Amino acid sequence: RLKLPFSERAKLAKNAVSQQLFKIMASKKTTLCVAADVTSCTVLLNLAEEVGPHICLLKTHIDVLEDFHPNILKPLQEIADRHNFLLFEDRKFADIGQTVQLQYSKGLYQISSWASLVTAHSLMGKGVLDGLKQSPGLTNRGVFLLAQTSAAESLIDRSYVDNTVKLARQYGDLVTGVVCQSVLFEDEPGLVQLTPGVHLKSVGDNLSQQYNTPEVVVMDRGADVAVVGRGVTQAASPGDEARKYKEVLWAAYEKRINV
Ligand code: UP6
Repeated sequence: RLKLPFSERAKLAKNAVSQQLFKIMASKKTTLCVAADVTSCTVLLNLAEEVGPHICLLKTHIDVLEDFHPNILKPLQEIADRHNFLLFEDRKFADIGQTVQLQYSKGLYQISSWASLVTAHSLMGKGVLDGLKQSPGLTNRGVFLLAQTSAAESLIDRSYVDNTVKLARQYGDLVTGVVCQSVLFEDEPGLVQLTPGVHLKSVGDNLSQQYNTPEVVVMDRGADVAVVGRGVTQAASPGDEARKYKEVLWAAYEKRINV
């Protein structure tokens, strides 16, 4: 996986969104996912517009918007289509399959109607993935399973990590990839490694977040897609900062496939 170019891996992906994502990464030359953790719809739309040319994914926590209204979804989708990136709701589903299915497709946010990608915890086992998979009317949807976290002193142990990767392999048609901090599935080029906890300058925050630099996550820790939140959103110009992250991440990816 680590040495294969994204254009090749697109052909090996079993999940439709993974194929789409690999193609976007290869054509836009970006592995950057911006975590748009902002609390106003206007700020979210402006941020999406600014960073749009430099990202492959826009990751949302849609429930932190204080003025959420379903009207935001159409312009958000329009920006995503125009700049060729995918919408990714970091919902971290973690309930029984039936409840997850309701949380995915119903309620205020109707996540399945607009998010190509979502995250899920593997804690409850296969029911979560069955619930997501059997949600009505879905085409072109994918899931990132969370195997490891960037948080210091998380309770996740080695067997949880191994069993999560096993589940991801079993559900290859639904699972786009794995959220993790180290190389866990080198022999599975169709799966995408998504790694949060990335910052050019900071080493962490005061709430247990831990950061690595773009070079370290791509070269040493195997990241395909890097998630950057505050590193971009708190910069004076998020658009310029996103371009900077895109460029260092892409240089590290090229170095990885060429050495
Ligand atoms: N995230 C992590 N670590 C994980 C999983 N997810 O930080 O293990 C998410 C957070 C946040 C983003 O929910 O949206 O990635 C990181 O933001 P930051 O770059 O501002 O720390």
